[in-house]
Amino acid sequence: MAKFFITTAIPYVNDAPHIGHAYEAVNTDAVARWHRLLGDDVFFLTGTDEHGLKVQRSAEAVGLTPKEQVDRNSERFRETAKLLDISNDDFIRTTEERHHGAVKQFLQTIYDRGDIEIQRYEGPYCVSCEAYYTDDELVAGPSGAEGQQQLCPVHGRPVEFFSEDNYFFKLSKYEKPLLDWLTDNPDAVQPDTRRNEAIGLIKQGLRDISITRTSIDWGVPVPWDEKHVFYVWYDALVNYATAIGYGTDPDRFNAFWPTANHVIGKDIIRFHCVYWPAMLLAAGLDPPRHVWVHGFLLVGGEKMSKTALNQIAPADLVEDFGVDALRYHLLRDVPFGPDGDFSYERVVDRYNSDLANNLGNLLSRVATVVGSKLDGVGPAPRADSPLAGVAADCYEATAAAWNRVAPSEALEATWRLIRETNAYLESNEPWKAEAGSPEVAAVLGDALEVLRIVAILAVPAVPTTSNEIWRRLGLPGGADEQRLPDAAAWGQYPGGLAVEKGPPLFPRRVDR
Ligand code: ME8
Repeated sequence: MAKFFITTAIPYVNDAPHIGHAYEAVNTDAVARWHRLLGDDVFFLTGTDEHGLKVQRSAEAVGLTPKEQVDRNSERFRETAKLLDISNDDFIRTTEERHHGAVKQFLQTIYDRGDIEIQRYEGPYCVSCEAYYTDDELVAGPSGAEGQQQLCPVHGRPVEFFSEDNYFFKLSKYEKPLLDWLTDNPDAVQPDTRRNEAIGLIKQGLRDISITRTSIDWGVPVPWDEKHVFYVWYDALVNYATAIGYGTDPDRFNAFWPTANHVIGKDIIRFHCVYWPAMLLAAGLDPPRHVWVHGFLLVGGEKMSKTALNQIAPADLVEDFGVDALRYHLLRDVPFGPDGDFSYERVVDRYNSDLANNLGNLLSRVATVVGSKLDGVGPAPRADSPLAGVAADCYEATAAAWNRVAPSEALEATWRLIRETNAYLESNEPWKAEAGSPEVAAVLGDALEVLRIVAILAVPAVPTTSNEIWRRLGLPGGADEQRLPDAAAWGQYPGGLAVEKGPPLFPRRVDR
């Protein structure tokens, strides 16, 4: 069985989850579910990033110890993952003992191989990014009594000046190996625009980077010099290795690591496409197989942030629309790669058009006519159905899109099959035909077969709905237990099963 290791970035726990985090988690979950359908041995990892100055200060601001703050907020991320039906196999917290052990071993290996050394570091630091900047990376802010302020290019906030003895990772050595990696593996970082960004960062020239701090103690201690702790990013990135057994279970690590796929947002390309692959090379390991980079979900054209007071909590939307409808919207309406704007109206529109009118309506009219014309017993499809070719085309397009991590296109392809089937029913009008006639059985058998295939193909987006359709069709097991591509082949709805109408899957919303 092919292994497939997939990860989300691990969010900082200085704050509660917002729909940007939900967007990343749902996209990663959908790809993981797709690979389970393909029969891969999937290991899906998510978790929380709990060290660093940002988290320490956020704890101080609310009068908690860092430990109390991270315990409380990590739990919120875990609960949100459950609420969103995220099928992660593990949830890693960087404050866990297993992670401290792996970080120490990983960085000790790089140290022993000669790529870490001590130097004095001085420079501007953005606490929100947890990153040092060079002077020429900063942007000019307003002028004040102390001259012109220099701001972080990501957050637009004033940077602080830090000076300390730090251990440095010899990143500069890795310019050529990193460019070779990206040239030899053109799909390692996708989409192409993000790959070009990563290549641009490397071609600008790489300086050695400071990886430890002495000014705080909320972090993983440096094993060879305990006055230092690792700077948060260099502990956090190692989470991907920790969870699959780095340093504790070499067989498991060696089986999963070559199949590693990271899903991240565009703001952390530098860390995942430059620093992390270089650290891996320095530790004698291969860079990740893929880094898939998504854009930002914006609210009113702006990035969500605590200061802008424009954060939307995933739990509110789940309560309002249901988890599958929210998942579907995030995957279908915000294509993976560019930024996308979140709007309540778009969720309602998509809900009504694709879920209520197309999918819900197809199931409901098929089950109704099976009830009224065929005594509730679903017939088998015809081998030569006009829908067989459409189903095969839509399957190919759906599979190709999931494989290139384009959920929006994958769902468009699956929903094309639903739309074509609704049109087929409208032109054949089985509800007008004679009860029990071969014509009714033929048309409804075809439509039931489409519903069977659609239930499987929709698993990555709407897993609960898919299993519910499967159950109402009278099929044994679950839609999510089927294996592709075999299960998508035309003609497998057996016929003779009791079809249940049930309440509407997605009652139409009247708030638009
Ligand atoms: O960067 N839309 O944590 P984080 C889409 N701890 N994605 C968004 C988003 C938005 N509005 N806002 C954030 C960190 N994200 C580090 C990661 S990994 C070893 C350490 C994405 O809480 C963001 O791009 O700031 C990132 O991929 C993830 O959420 C966590 O962001």
